[in-house]
Amino acid sequence: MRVSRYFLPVLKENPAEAQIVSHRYMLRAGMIKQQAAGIYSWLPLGLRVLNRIQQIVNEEQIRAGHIPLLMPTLQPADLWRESGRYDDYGQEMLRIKDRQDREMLYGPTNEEMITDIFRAHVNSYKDLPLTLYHIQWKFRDEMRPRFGVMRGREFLMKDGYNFDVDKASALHAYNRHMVSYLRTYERMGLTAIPMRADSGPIGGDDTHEFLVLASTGESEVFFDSAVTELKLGNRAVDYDNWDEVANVCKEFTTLYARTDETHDEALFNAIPEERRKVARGIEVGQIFYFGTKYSEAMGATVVTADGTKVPVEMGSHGIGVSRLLGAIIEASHDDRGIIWPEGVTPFPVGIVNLKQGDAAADAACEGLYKALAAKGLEALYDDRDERAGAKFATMDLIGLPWRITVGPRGLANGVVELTSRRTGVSEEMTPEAAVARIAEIYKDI
Ligand code: 5CA
Repeated sequence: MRVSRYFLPVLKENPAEAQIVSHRYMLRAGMIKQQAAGIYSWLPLGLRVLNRIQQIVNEEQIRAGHIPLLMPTLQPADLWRESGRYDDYGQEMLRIKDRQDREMLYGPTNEEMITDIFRAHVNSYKDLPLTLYHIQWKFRDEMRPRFGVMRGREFLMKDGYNFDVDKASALHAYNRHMVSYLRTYERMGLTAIPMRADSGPIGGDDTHEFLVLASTGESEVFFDSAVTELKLGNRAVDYDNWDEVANVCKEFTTLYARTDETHDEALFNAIPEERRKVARGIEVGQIFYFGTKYSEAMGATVVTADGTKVPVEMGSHGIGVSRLLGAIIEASHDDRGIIWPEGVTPFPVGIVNLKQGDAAADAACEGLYKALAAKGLEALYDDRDERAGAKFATMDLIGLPWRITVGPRGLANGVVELTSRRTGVSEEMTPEAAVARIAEIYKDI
């Protein structure tokens, strides 16, 4: 993409309404535009990151054996009357009437609808286990929408629902989600710690939230600092192996890590003092096991191997897809702008032409742009007739992890400059070497 032809409405001034850094940078980098409180348009740069995040979420869900479908945003109120949540959900639910005066709602979550789909089509243990998920917009009429996409009213969520014949199988589904989430967040460059939490309006006994530590986080968290050292890395986990999956979960949930809702002072005080940490975190996902809460209320049953009919065992598992943009920026930025991890960056590399109109510089930039494209890497090429300082400031603000700087002086010696956004370290090399280096960095991403 050439900047001269792109739509990148960068702001020079700090927007007054933004209280936290991620909101400020998302507005300044031209990623989002607010349309109403907690409701945003996704401008091209923001949409690219949102799409990358969705792609990682999809890949990791499919790897875990979970199956994508798509449910609508609008739901009939009657489904929610069956579970009893239509009245319970309160003012957070946006209620709408259609022209026939039928009561509808903009879905804040989909337990009822997925249970309705299940009961219409499945009635035997032979069709289980089954996990269905979608990535869809939700609406919650939050009392205080704030911090940009972090606490929106309309927001994008991945929500998945498992159906199992018994509790043991449902707990394996819970564990499978935990491991797939750990991998998902790590691929986005995040450390998200599973913490024992409270189930709120979703219900159930077993629930973990995934928290990214950040001083601007809305949750108070208590943990053993050793938990932040744990990494899943590239280990190959067999999602069908119950023990293997359970052991990974054990590794990540044995050390003390809880939100304030479930915090236990006595257990906390048993941790060696230097490892006791109280901090703030951003909740980027939550998993729930709730058994037969919805299946019993809504008559979703299966016939087991011995011929008895039982309500199906369920859980639901969410990832805050749009919130993740805010969380990643909170975790990865400096005073000049965003620093995208390679896994989610909107463009893998930026090209800055220091002297637009100089025949050699223009030709070298075009050559780099095409050579990168030939390797499947779409660069953002700043081909505007602007001062170098302004181009650098834009690149720093939008946070591409790598920048190739091309100017007549370097080209006279056959070199361009490759700069890491994170470390600021620059290296001179031939254009071919720069392309090879970028291709190497992104080969497994
Ligand atoms: N049905 C379950 C799981 S599928 C559910 O709704 N869980 S949730 O309420 O915990 O939401 C899942 C994730 O969505 C949260 O962990 C959070 O990351 C994100 N989320 C929740 N509310 C908002 C909001 N107002 N703005 C942005 N993201 C949100």
